[in-house]
Amino acid sequence: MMAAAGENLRINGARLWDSLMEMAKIGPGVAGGNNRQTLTDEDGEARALFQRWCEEAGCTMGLDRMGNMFARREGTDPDLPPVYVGSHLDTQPTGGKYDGVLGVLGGLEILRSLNDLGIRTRHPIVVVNWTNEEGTRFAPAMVASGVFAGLHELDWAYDRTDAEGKRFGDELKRIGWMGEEEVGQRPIKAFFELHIEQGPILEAEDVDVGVVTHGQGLWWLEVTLTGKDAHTGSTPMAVRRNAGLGMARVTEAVQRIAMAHQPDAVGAVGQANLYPNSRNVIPGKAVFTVDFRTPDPVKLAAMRKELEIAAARVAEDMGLELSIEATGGFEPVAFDEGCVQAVRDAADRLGYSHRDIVSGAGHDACWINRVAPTAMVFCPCVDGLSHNEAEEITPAWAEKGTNVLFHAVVETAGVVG
Ligand code: HGY
Ligand code: MN
Ligand code: MN
Repeated sequence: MMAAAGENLRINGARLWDSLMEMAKIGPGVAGGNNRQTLTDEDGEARALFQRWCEEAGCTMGLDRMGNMFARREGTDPDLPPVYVGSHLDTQPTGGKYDGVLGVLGGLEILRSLNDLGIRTRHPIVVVNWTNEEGTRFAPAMVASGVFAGLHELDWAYDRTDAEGKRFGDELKRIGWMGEEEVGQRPIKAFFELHIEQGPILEAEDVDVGVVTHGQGLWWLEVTLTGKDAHTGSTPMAVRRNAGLGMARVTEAVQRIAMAHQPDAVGAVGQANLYPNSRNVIPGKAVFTVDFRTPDPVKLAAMRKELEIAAARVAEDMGLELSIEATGGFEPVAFDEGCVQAVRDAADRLGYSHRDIVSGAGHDACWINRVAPTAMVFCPCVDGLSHNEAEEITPAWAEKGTNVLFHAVVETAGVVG
């Protein structure tokens, strides 16, 4: 591929950082991070700020029925399929300021820089904010990019409910961000997503950029164990049907299964509820979610099977009823080699150190990769910490990652002077 004209293309790192800090003021957490969960009023506020910034940069904004936002910068040939770049603005309840947000505002910074430099591209460029990437308030994760890529039906997504029983569709309408555009009808030349690594490798190796070649596969298995509520004081130990104890034993099995499949396999229980959750009642019900991940599809299937067997044994030993429902899942992802090479070439051209890396976390790019050539760019994060309000990156890491994104996107879109 021809190198982009003006190989010294650089973004304005200070402006990017200011925008990240401005966005971080919306939906603040309690410890310096963010709690801007999907389809909350804070999510609506963030969307409005993003829209205002995009319109100030001369973009037109598209909005589809899942609330996905598409800020379009015209190309010299408007009929060509655009190059898409973006990520998500929603956060975990105790999230950081950069997970997802860097990818959306990094995309916006590319448009701002193209405007500053007076550069036109052949293909249009579209910056995307995908709705509900996190999947924490409404499972599953990446649900809106999943509908876009044809993995989920729109009505099924609208019927997802949060812990208070509120429907996804109702909440999207309530915050005023349900568009009319059918989901997934957009031709895409390529999609690039910049994201923090959310792991320790790049920082530990002092590498500027992660060239993401694959994404881990994932299972979210919701386990329900049902025993019997009873008095914690007067019920003899021998006759108890303690669902909370069952959950503890299955949690131990999750750890054992993940360790048995090392290297490159992880497992944890992240969400758990005991019922009736009273300090002097033996819990008669436990509902908890197992999160298994590995880049190896054979291991992924084996871990799920072994969990099902282990949980059935715990339930039988303890006289508990068991049900397991898969509330999320996807196979390991191999990103498009052409797009991955565009990221590698960009890092080389910019003189940045880089290494190939597998994504531990799931991303919208994992679904979009099914409908368009896709690749990701990682920047390091401090101590590899994420999904924690103390998540931190440096302005230099943000700037280098966004410069690589800039070159990869412009290379793919084609420069027209
Ligand atoms: O769960 C994930 O991997 C993503 O952060 N939603
Ligand atoms: Mn993310
Ligand atoms: Mn996340």
